[in-house]
Amino acid sequence: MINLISLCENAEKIGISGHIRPDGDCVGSTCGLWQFLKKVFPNKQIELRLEKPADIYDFIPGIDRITDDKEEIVYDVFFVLDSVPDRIGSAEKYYKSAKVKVNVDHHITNPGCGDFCYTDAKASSASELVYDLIKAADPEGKYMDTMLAQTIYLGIIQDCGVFQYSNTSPKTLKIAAELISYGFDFPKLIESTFYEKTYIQNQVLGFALNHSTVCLSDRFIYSVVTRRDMEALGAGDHDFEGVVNQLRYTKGVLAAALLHETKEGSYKVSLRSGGEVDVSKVAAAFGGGGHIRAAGCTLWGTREEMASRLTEKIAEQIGMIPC
Ligand SMILES: [Mn+2]
Repeated sequence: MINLISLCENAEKIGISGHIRPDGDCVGSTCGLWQFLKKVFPNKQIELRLEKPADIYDFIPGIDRITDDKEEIVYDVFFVLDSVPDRIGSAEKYYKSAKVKVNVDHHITNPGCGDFCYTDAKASSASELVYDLIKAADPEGKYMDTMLAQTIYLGIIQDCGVFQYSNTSPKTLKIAAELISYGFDFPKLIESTFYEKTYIQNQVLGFALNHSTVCLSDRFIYSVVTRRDMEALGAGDHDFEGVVNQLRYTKGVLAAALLHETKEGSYKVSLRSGGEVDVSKVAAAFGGGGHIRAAGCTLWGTREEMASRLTEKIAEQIGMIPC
């Protein structure tokens, strides 16, 4: 186990990064680690180097310190959380030049990188792993406080669907139990970061459901949202959270895909399954990655081309002939 305190003790400059298009777990793990290190080492230069997450996370301490600017700096210790180093966008140069590289992740496709790594594909989230590291470095909880507890809890609930997904373990729940003992308003946190949607997000959800296609005898469902659709809906790249899950909740469906056009002709593909199909293998076939039940990749081409490539990979796994 990495000891955060001895690892950072002699470092002057510490950087923390997470994957591009940061999600709640990325926010929870990076900002949680940032808060902890800032409390232990108030005088050190500790920086968050990642893309700006969605506005719903703006209340988390550390968010206002996030930067992805191009400044030249060599970190003594650089952490990559919830990601492999080549998925952190423009922050990758800091990882490459860092004197000590640390990787903490729970993605099954990440073998663990850097000088020190802590990976566990069974963990609910990177935030759960950051909790382990904090607990190991500070067993008495000297530096744990309500905000830090809330930040880690946020990351955990985002990746385990508020303890609904199969990545929720007894350990996850024990950690959550300890975290809520710090007394933050968790019902409000869950509602405002997990369930609440803007009017536009609900419109996007409705659009994606309405325009979905089922194939492989209704076992695979997908929906494609183009830039033009997004313009008509007034939607941005942050407005797709939860949509692919709702597609997957269709009775009889084993796998679901949501494709949304992030830039002209290039589609972000989000894949979900109930476990019968390993969508991380589907994503890996197209250069992506993730978990058995949740994965992602990027595809290019027409709606038909992309659909048939995905359908073929899913058909292979369930022993069907593609439609
Ligand atoms: Mn994660």
